Amino acid sequence: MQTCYIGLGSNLDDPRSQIARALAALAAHPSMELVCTSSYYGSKAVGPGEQPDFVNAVAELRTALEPLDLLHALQAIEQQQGRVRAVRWGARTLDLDILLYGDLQLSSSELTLPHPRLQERPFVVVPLAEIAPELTLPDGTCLDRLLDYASREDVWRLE
Ligand code: ROI
Repeated sequence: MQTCYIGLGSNLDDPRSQIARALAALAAHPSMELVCTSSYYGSKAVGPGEQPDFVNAVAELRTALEPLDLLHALQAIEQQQGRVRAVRWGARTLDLDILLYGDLQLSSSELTLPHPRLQERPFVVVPLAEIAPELTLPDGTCLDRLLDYASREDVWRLE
């Protein structure tokens, strides 16, 4: 079993309920144990052009699935929720990213772990720090250090 952190994001078609449905799907998955979830956060879209604000959250889960099997299971949940994504880095109904898979470091055409942009994205760092404040990344970076640099204006906790 591995402890994994999953980033969830949505900025289309009722983002809060997209995230809630995705968390329910993770909790119901026979090969995953949902350990805990962060609060929901609003965030300014990172990416080109004008797009709606995002809702983001992070979930901790335990699973015996191999990394690529976990990726495919997450992609199946995205598809079930009718993922729409026309342009790279454009608006989307649901994005599920593996942020961390234990301490595994891996780089392939399909999957890079840890998530290559984890450290530079406040909408990931802030919710991750809420549920795993003591976490140290595989490269030795402490999460609370990243939090010091994360720009708080772009990420806000939702009620
Ligand atoms: N921006 C924010 N704020 N949150 C996201 O989840 C997110 N996801 C993305 C891009 C389009 C890069 N920007 C984002 O994939």
